[in-house]
Amino acid sequence: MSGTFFLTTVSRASKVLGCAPPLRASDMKPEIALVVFSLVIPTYNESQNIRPLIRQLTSALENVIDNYEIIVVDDDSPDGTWKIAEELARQNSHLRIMRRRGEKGLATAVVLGWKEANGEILGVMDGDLQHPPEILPTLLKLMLSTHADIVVASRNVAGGGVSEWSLRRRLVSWGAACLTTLMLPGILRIVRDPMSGYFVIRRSVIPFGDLRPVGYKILLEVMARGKYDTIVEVPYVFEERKHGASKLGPKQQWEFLRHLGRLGWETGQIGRFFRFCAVGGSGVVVNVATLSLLTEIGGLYYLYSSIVAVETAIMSNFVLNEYWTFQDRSNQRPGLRDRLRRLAKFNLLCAVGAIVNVTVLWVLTDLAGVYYVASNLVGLGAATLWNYGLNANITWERAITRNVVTGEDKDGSRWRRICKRWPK
Ligand SMILES: Nc1nc2c(ncn2[C@@H]2O[C@H](COP(=O)(O)OP(=O)(O)O)[C@@H](O)[C@H]2O)c(=O)[nH]1
Ligand SMILES: [Mg+2]
Repeated sequence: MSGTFFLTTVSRASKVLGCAPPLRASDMKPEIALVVFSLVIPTYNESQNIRPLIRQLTSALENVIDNYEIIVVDDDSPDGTWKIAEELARQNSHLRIMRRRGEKGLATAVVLGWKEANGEILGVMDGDLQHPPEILPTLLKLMLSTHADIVVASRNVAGGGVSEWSLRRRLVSWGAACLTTLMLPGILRIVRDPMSGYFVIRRSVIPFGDLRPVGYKILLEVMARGKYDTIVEVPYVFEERKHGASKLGPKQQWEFLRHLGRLGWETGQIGRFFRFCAVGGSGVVVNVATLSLLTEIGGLYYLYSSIVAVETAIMSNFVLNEYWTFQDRSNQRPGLRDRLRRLAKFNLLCAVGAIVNVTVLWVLTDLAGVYYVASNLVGLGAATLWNYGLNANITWERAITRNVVTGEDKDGSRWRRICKRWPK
């Protein structure tokens, strides 16, 4: 590394940290002295947004950091976004443009930009001004001051949100979050906004060889496959688009489902779901066997036998789930008290699951006129998803330590960050 490069990174790092006395190279930890930041902006038809975005970004970063680069990865936009960006790059030495031809896709554009980047800290944000550039310095400062691996700009922590979303859009977003937590249980415990497209990350987190994203949700890919143990979330409000149009359509939504399916499969979570279903199937056998044994041989009134049979099946399901389906999670908290607590939660959630089953059966049969056997199958499916989704996220939740900190920026605006750390 050249001497000049070293000096500029040191002075930039001292600004990032916001320390009062200037830092000398000897004061710096090597980790901080080497930091360089690369921000990737994927663009497609953002000709009206790219100029104000680069202007706002440059002014947000100029007093904070010297040694940074902004890499615009444009997929040969028909509206000439790349041409405008190239013009800007002639006057702005921080700006680099990559014009990709013959391939499209947000997440793959981001990975391409990161591969070409020089920074030890990598970032991504949208090119349409929906992500406020002014919070970028906060993301960087927090990464250094908390030693976080990932700092996410989040819509779902206190102080964050979306500006003017319709009920339909909110419902779609909520549905996507539910599906995500079914396919990747525990992810919402680690980060409240795993769909965020605005975050910074240490290069060491990303397993470049293993990243195979499809579609939009690059953070999901990084979180499912990366190596990290501390994440910080900073609230922000997702602004409305002023120019151009969203590229999120049915194709991207389908890609999201494909992406989730692939991540669920490759991280073993779909296998876990199948184990849960197999245990549920074994519970039916235990239930029927207990019912007939108690009624036929024990001579018990069949309704009393049925109550014992249901509870016996729940207990046997619990033991199998505890020692097989969720063994990795129960090993994190193996004490007797924790096991009993999980048993109580499992019992309660399964009881509500039975109510879900009966309600769906009743609604479909009585109100929609569906044949009751078919309604019952749908009810069983709904109860299985309920039981799995809630038990995987609550009963056998991932053990992490959470640290919620509330702070105040220099300008008086309040922000809240959540640091989470969990055993490696
Ligand atoms: N390079 C590249 N950028 C894309 C592509 N699709 C979307 N983008 C960019 O990704 C960012 C977010 O896309 P947008 O359509 O606004 O998504 P939304 O905010 O979820 O509606 C914007 O900067 C887009 O220009 C693509 O196929 N290739
Ligand atoms: Mg957008």
